[in-house]
Amino acid sequence: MIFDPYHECMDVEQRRELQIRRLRETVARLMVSVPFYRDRFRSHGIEPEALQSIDDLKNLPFTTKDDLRETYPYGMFAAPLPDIVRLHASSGTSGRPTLVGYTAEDIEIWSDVIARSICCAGGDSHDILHVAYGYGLFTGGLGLHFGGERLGCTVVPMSAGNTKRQLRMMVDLGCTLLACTPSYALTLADAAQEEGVSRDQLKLRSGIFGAEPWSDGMRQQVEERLGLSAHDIYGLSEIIGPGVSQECGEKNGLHVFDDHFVPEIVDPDTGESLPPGQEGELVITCITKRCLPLIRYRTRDISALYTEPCPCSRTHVRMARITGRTDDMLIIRGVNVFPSQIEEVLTRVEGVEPHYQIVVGREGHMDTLEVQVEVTPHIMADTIGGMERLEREIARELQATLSLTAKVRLVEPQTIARSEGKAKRVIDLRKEG
Ligand code: DLL
Repeated sequence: MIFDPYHECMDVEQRRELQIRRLRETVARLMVSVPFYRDRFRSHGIEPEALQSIDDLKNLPFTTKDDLRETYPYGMFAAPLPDIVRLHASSGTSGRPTLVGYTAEDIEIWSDVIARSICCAGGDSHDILHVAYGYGLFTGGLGLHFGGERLGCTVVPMSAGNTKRQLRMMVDLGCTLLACTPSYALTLADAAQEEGVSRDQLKLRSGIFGAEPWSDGMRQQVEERLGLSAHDIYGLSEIIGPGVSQECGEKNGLHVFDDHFVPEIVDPDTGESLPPGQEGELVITCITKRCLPLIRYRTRDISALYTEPCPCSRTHVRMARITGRTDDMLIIRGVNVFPSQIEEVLTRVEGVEPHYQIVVGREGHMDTLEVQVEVTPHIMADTIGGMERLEREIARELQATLSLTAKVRLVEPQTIARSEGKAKRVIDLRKEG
């Protein structure tokens, strides 16, 4: 089923017309309502009327996460606060979260694109949708929730955690769709095995998995072990949350809902636009949002675009699954983590040196985070109890800052390798395994 055949299967030329019209309106509105954009556009000599075709997008300046940080919290909002009905946030690079807002109209758009996504994954109003993305400031839970309801699914708002209970509910309620991170899907598969729950007891048909990178190998495992068809969903808080793009049954790239979000690929170093098929940084422009319509937002995600028609009959441009990032952001158990955030915590704690290493691994299917940090010679002479207290203090601080449990290991002074250039702060064992 296609949720919105008019927009999803639109003639490509007709969609380009729609895009430029919407872009012009958005740029004009931003010039009036967001001083940041007014100044940017003026200094680049941008006039909305001069935008003739959607290809002119490449003449507009980029927006970055730093811009959001500098205008935190509300500086980039294009709608007045009384019109904002929801806020979400994701972790930022140095303590400040990236705050995003939605008007009632934005929530409608979001619900629509998620409803499209669920349909793309083969779902419809007869399905029972088990949402195991976290509910809260993270966009995964509530995003899938509202989209599921929009489509008419029966939504089970499980949120994250308590895996055995999740499994029991899935069996008891006969859930047919599962939405969670791909690594959590594997954790659920493990739990099913441990509890002796067979594939037949689970009624799952399809999965909507995203928020972190995954591979075809992982897809195969999830599909075999849970007895479902696994589909990739992509998105980021700054643009709307999940529902920017979604894989259909062809599993050959993700359809970008480009009547709302116009994608481009640029060279991450020069910012030059790259043609379809070429890999580079994904840049997205919002052309319908009211509160936070970002222009040419640098996602830092690496992908490529494909314009060939898809047998599913949707005419949206497709993007390749994300293959990496242009910055050092890590995704650990679905949480975005910048090494600089960890460093910032360590520098606040007395008794440790700014020499540290972050080791990310995997136990079963869950990511693990270990922070190794050198102590001062003074602390080294302390009792074991004192060292343990310090480890607990750092772990508590990390938990408060990252919302993640980390194992902290204090090491002797001068034991972490000193760099002769760029420090290698992160060892990601998941990539090697
Ligand atoms: O992760 C939104 C989301 C929720 C997407 C649920 C899909 C499902 P943020 O927390 O802002 O938003 O993190 C966005 O996560 O820039 C990517 O680096 C990464 N990411 C999201 N989806 C995928 C995916 C949500 N399917 C950042 N594959 C993005 C690889 C993904 N990476």
